[in-house]
Amino acid sequence: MSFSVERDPATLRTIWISDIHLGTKHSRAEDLLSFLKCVESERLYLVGDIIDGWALSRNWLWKQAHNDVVQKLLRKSRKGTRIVYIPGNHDAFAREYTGLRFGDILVERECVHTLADGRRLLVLHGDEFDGIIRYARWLQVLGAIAYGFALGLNSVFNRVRLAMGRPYWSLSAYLKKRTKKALQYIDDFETLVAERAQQEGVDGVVCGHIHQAEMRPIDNTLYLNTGDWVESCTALVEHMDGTLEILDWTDVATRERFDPERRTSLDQQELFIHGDGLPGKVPYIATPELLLTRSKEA
Ligand SMILES: [Mn+2]
Repeated sequence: MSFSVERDPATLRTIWISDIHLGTKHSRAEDLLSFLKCVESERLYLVGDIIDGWALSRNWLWKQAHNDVVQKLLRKSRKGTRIVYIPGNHDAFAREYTGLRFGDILVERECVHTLADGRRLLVLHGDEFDGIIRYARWLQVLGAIAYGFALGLNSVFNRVRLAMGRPYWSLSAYLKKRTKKALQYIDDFETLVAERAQQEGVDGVVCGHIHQAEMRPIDNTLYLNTGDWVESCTALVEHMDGTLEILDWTDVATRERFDPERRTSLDQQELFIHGDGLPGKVPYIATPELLLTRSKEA
């Protein structure tokens, strides 16, 4: 079997994932597994909160899919993907192993990644910038669903208040104010992380922790957040040319782009075009063995 390295979107230079929280019932381990099956990369960064040690010490919930994710990662590592594991606050137990390896997986407190185009990114989990850990989830639940609902509830609520002779009090405005506070918190977190990167003299920073995928410049620093595999299913990836992209695995179009069966049919199309002798359509063909050599050299 051969496939095109340049054209195959599933062959990535780098993948960053974080906040999987294996060991909790909310972990989207099956979705992550399907993602990991569809993509290959030269490097893979696990940006913290991979295994939820806090949950495991409270109530043990370790499903087959959680095992499968760990096995899949170890397998990728054996096959040549260079994996760096940066523990977060929920898997802080692994920070004791900083500088050591689990199999071929290197554990680091933080590190610097160089993109194909030479830009340098600081990679860290991000909990050190944080005082209130539960905010992001609270924002998503309240912000996305309850605010709209609260507007409806507000009128019912105030009819009751009016019947009781109480003055008007806006539940929705109260909630909105709280949500604004949550937004402010996320904004503060992002600014702090970007400032840290600036101090290090790098071009950008990759983090996780707040379960909010993002890619935007803050001053002169590129702020990148991988998101999570609990509430959303997002990953940050680097294509072979150094282009960065946030992938949302809940998005059907994204999944289709990386689906192996669909890719096979695309490859056949390309070979057909190549056979027709059309200029500029010659795909770069590499065997899996060549790829393996490439990733070991890199
Ligand atoms: Mn965290």
